[in-house]
Amino acid sequence: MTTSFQQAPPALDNQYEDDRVLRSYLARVFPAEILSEIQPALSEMGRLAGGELYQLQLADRLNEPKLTQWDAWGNRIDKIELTPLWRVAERIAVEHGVVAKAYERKHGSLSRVHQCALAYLFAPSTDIYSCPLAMTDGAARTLLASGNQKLIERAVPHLITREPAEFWTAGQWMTELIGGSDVGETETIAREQPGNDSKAREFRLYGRKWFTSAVTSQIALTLARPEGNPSGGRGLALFYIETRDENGRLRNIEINRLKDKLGTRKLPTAELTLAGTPAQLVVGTTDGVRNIAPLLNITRLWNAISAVALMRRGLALAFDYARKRVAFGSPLAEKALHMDTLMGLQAEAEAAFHLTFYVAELTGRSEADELEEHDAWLLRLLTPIMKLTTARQAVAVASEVLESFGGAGYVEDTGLPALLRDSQVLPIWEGTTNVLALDTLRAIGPNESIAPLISVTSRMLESVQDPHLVDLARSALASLNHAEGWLRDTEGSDRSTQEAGARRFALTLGRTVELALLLRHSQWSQDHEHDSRATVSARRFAQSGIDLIY
Ligand code: MFK
Repeated sequence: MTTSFQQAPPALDNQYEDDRVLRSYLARVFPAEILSEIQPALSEMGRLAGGELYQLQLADRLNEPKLTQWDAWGNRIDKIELTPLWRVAERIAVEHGVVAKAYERKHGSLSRVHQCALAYLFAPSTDIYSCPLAMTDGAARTLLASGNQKLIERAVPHLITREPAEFWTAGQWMTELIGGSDVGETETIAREQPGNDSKAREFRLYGRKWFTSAVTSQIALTLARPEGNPSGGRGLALFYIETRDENGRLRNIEINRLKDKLGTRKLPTAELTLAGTPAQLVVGTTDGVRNIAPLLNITRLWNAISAVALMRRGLALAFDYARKRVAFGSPLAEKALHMDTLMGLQAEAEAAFHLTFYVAELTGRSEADELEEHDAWLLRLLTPIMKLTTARQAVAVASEVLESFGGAGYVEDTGLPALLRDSQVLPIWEGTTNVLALDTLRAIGPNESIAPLISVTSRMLESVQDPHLVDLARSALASLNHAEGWLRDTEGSDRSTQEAGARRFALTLGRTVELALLLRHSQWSQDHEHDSRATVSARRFAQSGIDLIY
């Protein structure tokens, strides 16, 4: 039987030119002359992401990395072959400076924002190649923060190069069988090599790493316990590893197998045995968790960038499809309920975008040494809040995006199910929602008050004058005051009462700050662009609720 009906698939145009939210935000934060300087490269990345890279991504759908452990002659080789999409993604990332932009510092603290904009455009067409880039960026930041000149000179130029042949990626090997979240339990032992002078202490690492992302990296930062050190996170040290020798052989590292994961299928995540792997101390012989924190904070920012990027991708496809798909006599784009549903998702994505890029601004100012003490506190607080809030939003949005395609969203060769599978990793790795909710309480610090957050938000909302928005601004401040009250009420109680509410508390702060940022931007967009679309999103976002403390 034949049918004359043909369904046009969803399509993408230039993903920069099409992105009202990104373009409007950049117009607010960048001086006009810098914006016109950086726009051509952003537009080129948008063109690739909506064009060649997207086509390659669809064509590459069934390819996965392959691990070959032995050669024909019985030699252990542990070779990993990446998929065509990842090989192209690496070259494009390096040539466009998707990591490097943040370090070239052409635009001061805004360089970090510029880099995040590039990463946001690049990420959704490259199947989580953002993971090795995130770890590479985090390793560069961590090495620079360590003050270890020898390692800085040795590795950082490779991590931030624009030359593909020179480029190194970095791994972040933290997770062990005993602890994904409780890193202080790490069992890997660091044995110091005898006969070293004190300047160049050399160690060998013995242990198993259970979840090592992108194991093709040239270097890795990892935690291990120098023999004789006490238990817990303080007894760990941060180590630098070069994974292969000059002949390309792994240096006493065995790749036991690649993980069979729900999503992120292009990413070779491995189980490793470190069997005497040569390693160097990065900074001191203790406090490994504290010393690796700069890496965690950068990868958590990348996590949020990936979350907003995947939401944006799903919505770009869903809105395009709504214009093409006819049901019950008219396109879905003319159905009030369908569009209301998509607008609700758009509001989530837009709110998440503004929180993420606000943290990118603070990160950039921190890297440029421009943060006052209270801003540094704000960055420390908002980083886990951003990560946990945007990751949960990404999963919810991806699920609804699939539904907006009906059955097609559930069918693999549309490429759509990967959006949900890849989003689902975002609340899990880099600290689960609950672990980060507890980190939020720790980040508040000994004063047990979010008063500085309330005053920053209050200042942020001073510009909001539109009568449609003023009430929402008041409700945002009321929500923060409510959260402050909850902190006070639970302060004296036993620890488990406060811990039990930590997730609702952190999500309330996340959603409330998202609303405040969206309101500020809505007012700006009305005043400077005569555009009320951000206002529509702000109102829609508030309808979905911000206050989760009851
Ligand atoms: C697509 C984009 C993303 C791609 C990335 C993909 C890579 C995926 C691979 C992975 O998943 S790697 C594994 C990621 N694992 C985690 O993120 C671990 C989650 N667990 C936590 O975050 C725990 O909260 C933590 C391990 C940090 C708790 O350990 P401890 O030993 O109980 O630490 P503690 O006592 O809270 O903190 C020790 C010190 O570090 C303290 O400083 P002091 O020594 O001065 O007191 C803390 O203040 C400091 N610290 C901890 N977290 C920090 C931090 N400082 C700054 N920022 C932070 N985030």
